[in-house]
Amino acid sequence: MNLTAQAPLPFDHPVYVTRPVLPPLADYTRSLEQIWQSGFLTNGGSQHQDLELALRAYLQAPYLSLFNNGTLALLVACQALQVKGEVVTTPFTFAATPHVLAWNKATPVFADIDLETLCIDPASVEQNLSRHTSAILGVHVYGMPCDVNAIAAMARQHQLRVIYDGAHAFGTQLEERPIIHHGDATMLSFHATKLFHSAEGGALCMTDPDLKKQVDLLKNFGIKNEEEVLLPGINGKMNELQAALGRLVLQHVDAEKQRRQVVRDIYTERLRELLGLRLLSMPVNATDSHQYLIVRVNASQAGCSRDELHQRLKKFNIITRKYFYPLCSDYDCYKHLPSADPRRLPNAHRVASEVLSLPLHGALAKDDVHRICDAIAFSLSHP
Ligand code: T4K
Repeated sequence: MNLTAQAPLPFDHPVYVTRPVLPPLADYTRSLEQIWQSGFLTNGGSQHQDLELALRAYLQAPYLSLFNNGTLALLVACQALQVKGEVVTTPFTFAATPHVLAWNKATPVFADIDLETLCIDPASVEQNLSRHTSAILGVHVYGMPCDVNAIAAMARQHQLRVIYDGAHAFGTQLEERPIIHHGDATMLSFHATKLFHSAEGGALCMTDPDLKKQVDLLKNFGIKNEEEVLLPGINGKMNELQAALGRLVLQHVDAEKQRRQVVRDIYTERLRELLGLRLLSMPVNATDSHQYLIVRVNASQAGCSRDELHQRLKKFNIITRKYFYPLCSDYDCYKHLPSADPRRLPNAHRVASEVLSLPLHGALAKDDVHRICDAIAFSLSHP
């Protein structure tokens, strides 16, 4: 039983799970002046080129293509790698992951997740393979690395493509190697809610130069030159205003990570006192992407369910999120699939009922974090 007598004061403004890093406005104005002078607003101008080079260096990406959002990047990865038939993926993710498969006329086949990493469980992937499977689409959920070695071995054995949705895995390293080096392609999201962002945006990271060429064609309508269109491509291009913002935000990412680490340390210290709450932490061989701060609520020990805690914290103006509930396998558009049967996804169902995303961003003062922890402690025992 968790007992805390004093109710903290509610915040006088909503406290969100995240706030975007915003560089000084004067710096962005200067970038805009350069864009105005150039007269180039999109189609691979100098801001785009600068950001692509800077990100390749920062992320140690052999090849990288920028996109106007992460979803289109994933959609194009599936096209470029000719994903078809069935694709084994996780139900514990954001809607975009299975949707890109459906848009590519492939059927998502949901495999269960591992109870510790919360990523797709290779044993369940294996059970869900069929002669129609063309690829595995793993998600490094919250920046936790998938079991990339087991997935690679399975892909080699069955001649499957491997695509990673790394929307949360900006800068994640596994055994001192960038996570983006694994799989045929990894998508990164640069949405405003991400540690590194360009308001909207994304990238595909690859190790194969031919795939990079194909991806760049596909994201620009399949246009090779003025007279040749080679493929039915799409418009996935990042524009100059996005790229300029990204270029500036990148300069602030390391400092933001340090501020987020301070916030995380306070949560770790304070929440360990509370029965039934468990903070999700990275495996020792991986680095934290500082993207989400996830607590798992064990209702029988905590004395309050995840949903109750989520609701009660609103009274303190603390707006937590239930990422990722409901499971994608429970969406109206997928629940008819045989693989969406809840009996086949026990771990995913359990985890989706336990997880709560807490506020994590660099603008939170230490006192704010303590106040959030006080509110959590109080809420566990006070309806
Ligand atoms: N795969 C995965 C695994 C993903 O998580 C995502 C996106 C994708 C693929 C697709 O990537 P993109 O195509 O988006 O690049 C958000 C984001 O819109 C979405 O990008 C993200 N995942 C998903 C997990 O979260 P919402 O509906 O929760 O966003 P929203 O608007 O409620 O924002 C959350 C909080 O952030 C707000 O309460 C306040 C704060 N916020 C938000 C925005 C947009 C700000 O302070 N400023 C802002 O500009 O989906």
